[in-house]
Amino acid sequence: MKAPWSQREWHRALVYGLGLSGLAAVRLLRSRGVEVVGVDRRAASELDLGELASDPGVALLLGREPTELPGGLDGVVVSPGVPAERPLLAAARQAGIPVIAEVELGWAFVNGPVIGITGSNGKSTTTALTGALLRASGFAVEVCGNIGRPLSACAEGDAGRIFVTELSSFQLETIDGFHPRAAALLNISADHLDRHADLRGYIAAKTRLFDNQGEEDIAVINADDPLVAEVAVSSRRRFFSRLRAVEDGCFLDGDRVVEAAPGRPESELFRRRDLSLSGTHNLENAMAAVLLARAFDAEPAMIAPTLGTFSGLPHRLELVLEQGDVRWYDDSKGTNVGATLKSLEGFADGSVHLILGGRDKGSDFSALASIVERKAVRVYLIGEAADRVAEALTGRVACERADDLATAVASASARVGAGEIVLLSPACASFDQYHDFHARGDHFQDLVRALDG
Ligand code: UMA
Ligand code: ADP
Repeated sequence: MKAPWSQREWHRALVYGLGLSGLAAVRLLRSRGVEVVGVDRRAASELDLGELASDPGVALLLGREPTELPGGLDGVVVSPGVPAERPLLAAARQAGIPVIAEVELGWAFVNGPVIGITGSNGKSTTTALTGALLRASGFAVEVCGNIGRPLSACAEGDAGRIFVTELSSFQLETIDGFHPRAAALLNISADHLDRHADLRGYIAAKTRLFDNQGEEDIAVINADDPLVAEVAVSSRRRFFSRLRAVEDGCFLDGDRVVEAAPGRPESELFRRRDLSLSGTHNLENAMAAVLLARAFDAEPAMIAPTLGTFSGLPHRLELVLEQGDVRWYDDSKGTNVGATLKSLEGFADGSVHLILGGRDKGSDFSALASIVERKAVRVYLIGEAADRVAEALTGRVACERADDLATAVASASARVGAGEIVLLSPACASFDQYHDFHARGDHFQDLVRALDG
């Protein structure tokens, strides 16, 4: 048994936040006979409590966030969306009660090796791709974490599975013993600066992923990203690069992606054209995924066919509609400036009707100004961040306040011309108007498909 269970048996725990992560944590704790106090600022009617609502081992404090700690707690499990400085969490720490992330709890119970994947962008794509590569090599795999399936929900099950886990900075902030056999840091650009004190705090949370690794583990590192390449780890560093040869890892050599390892001859892993996903960012994601899968000796022969059939995840530059030569794309998962920049890079200059805005995360939208000026015909602003985005783009491109997606889609539909595209890549979180980026993307797709009716 792994920490915290090996150190002290838990009899009573508090689970803070009862969304996907919290509910999975409560169920896991209950399955081990632990009494739970569940806390959420939302009311029971807004939560999906199921059988837990009538479980005598679960006490619920709902509709507000208490500041006083209930008695007799052995530990607190915190959901990623709950900021570390909430009074209840501060009180727990002060009382010497461990406060752990939901992924830390899940990690303590999973019965197989864990792969961890983090970065500002590309996490979900790389996580799904790593899972696909390992499955193609015959491994039993759970694809989980921030991608939408909490690690705690995968703990029960047969031994011998590999847990391919996407990790956000929110989750990594409160890990402790979490120890991935192989871990990747894909890239770092500013994100979530409403939650972390500054960029350093955000990077510090991300690099915690490597803290518990030892010499026998693998760290997959982006050699082309200066903020990532210098990260110090105790494990074996395997680099990926589009720009230069590396001694241990893989790199692009013409059209070929080549694997290099000390004392071994170089060998081809795949060709760039094997990849069904487009964009240099997806080449980087693929290189990282292949190195992670190679940490488990995934079959080189399975790599090219798997990359060729992997068609990407919903809401990541997803083509929704082609009307004549006008195309509509859903990139609702473009939730920060770095992601929107990458998405815009793939389109022709002066061709994009761009929908931007949502919940501001303390981003520097001025970093978008020059690429938006080059690529966009017009920008449609939605959500809480509209004013700040407009300020950053003033004088660079025609901007219009649409406020919501329905208005933006109607207006873009009236204005888009032959050969142009409409792109939702908001560079912001969705939580001001939607439950999450899925709901925002689904709504956009419904609105766009209705245009075709
Ligand atoms: N809550 C409180 N007090 C607070 C904050 C939240 O009571 O101060 C309650 C809310 O009322 C809600 C619950 O906590 O009932 C929500 O918890 P949560 O925000 O941690 O959300 P989960 O449903 O547990 O989903 C989380 C991730 N969400 C966030 O990190 C915000 C999901 O990632 C993830 O898929 C899921 O765990 C499973 O691991 C989403 C996300 O937006 C996709 N992630 C961010 C990103 O990718 O940029 C980090
Ligand atoms: P995440 O899970 O980190 O949010 P996703 O794989 O869901 O990443 O991709 C979200 C968006 O981020 C994509 O639509 C794309 O615009 C951008 N993106 C994906 N991979 C990368 C990358 N390696 N570098 C920069 N941007 C990327």
